[in-house]
Amino acid sequence: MSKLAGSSNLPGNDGFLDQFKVDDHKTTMTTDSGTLVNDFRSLKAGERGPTLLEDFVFRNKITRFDHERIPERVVHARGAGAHGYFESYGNWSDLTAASFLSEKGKRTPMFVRFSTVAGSRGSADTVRDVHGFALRFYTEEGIFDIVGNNIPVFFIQDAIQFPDLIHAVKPEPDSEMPQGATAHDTAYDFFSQNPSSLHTLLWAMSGHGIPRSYRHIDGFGVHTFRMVNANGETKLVKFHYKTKQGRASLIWPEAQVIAGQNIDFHRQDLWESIEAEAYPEYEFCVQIMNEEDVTKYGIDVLDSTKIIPEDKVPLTPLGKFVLNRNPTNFFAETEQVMYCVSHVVRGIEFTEDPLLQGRLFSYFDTQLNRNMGSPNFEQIPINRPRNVVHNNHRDGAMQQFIPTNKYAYSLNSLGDGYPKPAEPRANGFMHAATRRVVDARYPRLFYNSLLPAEQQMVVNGFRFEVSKVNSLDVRRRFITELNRVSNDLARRVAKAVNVPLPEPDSKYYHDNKAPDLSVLAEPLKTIAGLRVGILASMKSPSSIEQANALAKEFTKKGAVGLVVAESVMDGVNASYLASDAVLFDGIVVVEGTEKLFDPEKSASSPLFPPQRPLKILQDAFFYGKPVGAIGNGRGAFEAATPKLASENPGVFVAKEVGTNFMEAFEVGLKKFKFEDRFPMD
Ligand code: HDE
Repeated sequence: MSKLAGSSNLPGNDGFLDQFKVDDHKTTMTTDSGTLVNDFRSLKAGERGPTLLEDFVFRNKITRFDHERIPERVVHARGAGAHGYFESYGNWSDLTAASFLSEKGKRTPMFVRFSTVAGSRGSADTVRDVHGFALRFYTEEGIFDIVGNNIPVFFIQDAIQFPDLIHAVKPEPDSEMPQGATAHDTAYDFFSQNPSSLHTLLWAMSGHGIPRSYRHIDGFGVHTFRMVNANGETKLVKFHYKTKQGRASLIWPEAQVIAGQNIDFHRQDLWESIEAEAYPEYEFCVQIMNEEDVTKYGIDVLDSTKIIPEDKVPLTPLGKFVLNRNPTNFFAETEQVMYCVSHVVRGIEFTEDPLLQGRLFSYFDTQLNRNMGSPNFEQIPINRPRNVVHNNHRDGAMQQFIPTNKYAYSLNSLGDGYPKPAEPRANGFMHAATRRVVDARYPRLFYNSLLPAEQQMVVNGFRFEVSKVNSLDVRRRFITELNRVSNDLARRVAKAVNVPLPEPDSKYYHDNKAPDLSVLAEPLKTIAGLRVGILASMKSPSSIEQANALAKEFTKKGAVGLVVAESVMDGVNASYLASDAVLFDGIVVVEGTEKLFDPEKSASSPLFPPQRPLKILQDAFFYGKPVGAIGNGRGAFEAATPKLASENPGVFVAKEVGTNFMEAFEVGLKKFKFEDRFPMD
């Protein structure tokens, strides 16, 4: 359970939400109008019913129940949120007047929500998708939302296409299949006719589409925004938030298994990391450009289907944010948080990017729908700004305030002209001037910048998805589109989906690369929160003892060592029956486990499916994870197919639990995926 009592004291928590919390402990039950209720049963006419209409307690309770749901988000319905704080690295007032960036060390409360796009509220976390990464800053000058994603580009250039994109990727309208997946005809019909979608699609097919956790992704504002200082001087900026844990992804077979094993995989990881005080951190950076440089980099900076490579415009870190508090109530916080792209503060302004412009309309409108038409959704606790709201907006369903001002119009003299307008930019928001929009195309840069193993992930991703497209026309057209990015990519996919191999279409080909786009290239910065499965046997007390000694060593390093044995008992965290390689980031086999890995003996155990321990080890290897063995635990490596040897990268053996083993295994965990194990074709 959340440590509510202490959580108000966490850094960055201003305690604002505490005033809205209701504690039912040691209270007496009431109706919604406060009448004390004395019976949990409904009122009947006589001993055996029927129930009487008179029973207002019953009617109150059932009505409230019938109305519990609000519409789920039309996109990004599946998600998880957390509270945290932003801390500025300095005084950035030369760049922006935004108050949360005005001082070194200044902290601002935040609420962050992660999501997938296509799936509905109960869909699996590990579907392949773009991931939402929405930030809310409760600044002293109002709410600032960056409703961003973990992929820096988007499918379309113009917001008017958004309903088309979403209708195409969501489950098909007749069968409502498939859930949370783009592997179907309508999606590829759209992609194959809208070349602007290719770039984002390539990102989604790579590891970025199936992250290991929300802690291991970067985030992006996607559009170019403006930052404006108090003198009205503007710069163009792109927001990047970089995970301080390092980037890590699953591979597709793992993601598929996890979708069956634990659909809450990402939600649970976030929740448990925060409960374990392994608070996820991200560095908040901007790429800064001059107004006149809108087309300088060969890319229109107002086009959200392109990136500005970091070697052309490096990142400037402005601060960091830390997620350190789980929500108290999922509905009241995570479900009701209503991000709006139009929630900006002084110092942050929009550009003319037509995608951004369309979003400015859409988010506010969608929140009206989700709140049954009430424009007062910004009065809900999680949506309230920290400064007091003063304006002439009035009334509407569910008004929560009692305005005392009789002169709710501007200009007024009877109320001395209050509330008065702010000074533009000195203390108030002002819209920036408008500029022109131009066009270009650029997905090949991303493909060129991936490691070969990641290019293979893209190939495999498309092979899977396009193979599920029934229409040959759509498959063909999509291969033609891919061929504009890369002939290599198009041919590799084509041969797996029964489409003729295309000749090169070199119009857009180039060899440019950009830094920092790969998931696999860089090791993780920390192993905090990673889960290591320690395979042991309860038949041998010394096996369990060694496994626990090892688990302790992993705990010292901030990781989670979980002992797996035939049954759950003291010193054993999970049974083989309930374990799977996908639930761990690395596997170590300890001593005393010989029988478990003997194909004959293990096949006959009533406690788990035949050869489950061996399968866990082999799958972990196949998924590219580090695997290790202590002492005669090494026998398991002999039983595996193929046999595992310490010469293989990412395979670690040691006579006993000690510093050498731990250091080597830590390096293995940081490397995260040993991609030499993935077949290339
Ligand atoms: Fe969204 N998007 N979007 N989107 N979006 C929504 O708003 C929309 C786009 C993103 O955790 C909706 O509250 C249009 C880009 C996130 O609550 C809706 C267009 C990016 C979230 C909507 C886009 C995003 C949403 C649905 C094309 C990355 C979840 C529910 C112009 C920069 C926020 C809601 C959360 C949610 C519309 C494109 C990210 C319908 C019209 C580009 C992270 O308003």
